[in-house]
Amino acid sequence: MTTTAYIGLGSNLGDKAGYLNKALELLDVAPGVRVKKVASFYRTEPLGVTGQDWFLNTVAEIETDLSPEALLDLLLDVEAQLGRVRTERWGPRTLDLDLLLFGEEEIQSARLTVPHPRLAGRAFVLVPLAELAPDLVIPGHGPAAALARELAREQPVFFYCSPGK
Ligand code: A4P
Ligand code: MG
Repeated sequence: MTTTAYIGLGSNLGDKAGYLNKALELLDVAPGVRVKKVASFYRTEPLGVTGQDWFLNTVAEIETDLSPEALLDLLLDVEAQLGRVRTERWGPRTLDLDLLLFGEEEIQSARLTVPHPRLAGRAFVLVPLAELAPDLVIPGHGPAAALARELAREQPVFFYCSPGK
């Protein structure tokens, strides 16, 4: 069975756009996953962390035959391949991949909460998500486009570039 899912991507260290593009490439070549659409890359103010560089964030729409758990394993694997700077000790994470939505499913397990629990309060997720899927309704929260407009008033999110550049 094929499911449409949305993945949130974020990076705030090093070649941020490069990490996002490479992660999208790795997802697209993974067995059982096809990247269908990618939103613009946005420069976003760090939320919930201080003293950090601004993020680049985007969202990808994928089609997948994987189970949600297998998809999470793939996201963790791509993070591990790209998400750490190899210095003397493990450096800070350069890539964060979140499973935002998996079809209409609501999942509550030890490893996975879907829809992503902090999705509806974050302009850096909702603005790119609404760009890809303007009519999407987030279970329990309402239309992504209206939520994105509201949140973007308080949380700065700026167009940076198109994907793949
Ligand atoms: N997990 C449970 N549900 C999910 C899900 N839906 N998707 C579990 C992905 N993982 C999920 O994740 C820890 C564990 O969460 C996973 O192993 C999985 O079993 P993590 O990615 O290592 O944790 P984290 O990302 O360091 O922490 P957390 O609390 O998930 O952070 P967030 O919520 O991802 O936020 N500001 C801006 N502007 N842009 C950003 O991208 N990102 C964060 C991190 C904070 N502020 C930001 C941004
Ligand atoms: Mg995360």
